[in-house]
Amino acid sequence: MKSIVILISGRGSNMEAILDAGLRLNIKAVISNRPDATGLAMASRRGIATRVFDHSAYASREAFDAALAVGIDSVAPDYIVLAGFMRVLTEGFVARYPMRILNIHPSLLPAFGGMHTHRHALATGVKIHGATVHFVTSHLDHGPIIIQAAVPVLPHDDEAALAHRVLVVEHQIYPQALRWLAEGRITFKENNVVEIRDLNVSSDIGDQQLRMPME
Ligand code: NHR
Ligand code: GAR
Repeated sequence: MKSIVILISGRGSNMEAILDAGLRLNIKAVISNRPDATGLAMASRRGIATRVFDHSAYASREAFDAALAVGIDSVAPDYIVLAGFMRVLTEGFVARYPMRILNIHPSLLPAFGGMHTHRHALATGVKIHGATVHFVTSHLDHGPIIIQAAVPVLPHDDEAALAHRVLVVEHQIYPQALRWLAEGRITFKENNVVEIRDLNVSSDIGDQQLRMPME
């Protein structure tokens, strides 16, 4: 069975969706860069080992990433799963784990990388928004895309309403991406374009990718 560590910074609702999905994955640890992340207690309650590397205690990004890498390597996971993890990782860190770090980003990449994606989507006036699970490369929010899901932007949306609608599909697509990972079905074509082996459109992505949840 493949193993993962999950990196969080806060609430951990994506982490919880992953834990609830009953995936055939050994979850070796949950690591937070914030001591007050509420997701840590939830992981502990489920008997998962937790660790904190407080980024504010390190003099540089390199020093933080080096400590984080030692913590991760002590449990030797196959993959690193960023679930609401809010620190940009250095090139050196990413190079240590090529195509072994996954992230969920709350927009339809390549639109709206970076922070405050819902604010930017509303300000731009897009009518479709969503979420993306992708591999992490040193080019922020530009790594190979594994799965995306779309939601409508509705006339009276504010950031909170839109964020909530997107979060619902995040909780569907991250477990799905990790199910494919657990099954060893993620392959790469030219230019690292991801292809899912033996994809069954209705059972693998019908619910997640093609439905537009309306509350
Ligand atoms: N690291 C690399 N190298 N590549 C990616 O694609 C990454 C990454 C680290 C995190 C998640 C990401 C997102 O989905 C992610 C993708 C935080 C920031 C950010 O600017 C940007 C992107 C993402 C996460 N963080 C601030 C920083 O100075 C801190 C903000 C805070 O602490 O609240 O690191 O969007
Ligand atoms: C999620 O919406 C996730 O996509 C987003 O933060 C939220 C974390 O929620 N991630 C980013 O914005 C990364 N920059 P969670 O802690 O409840 O999973």
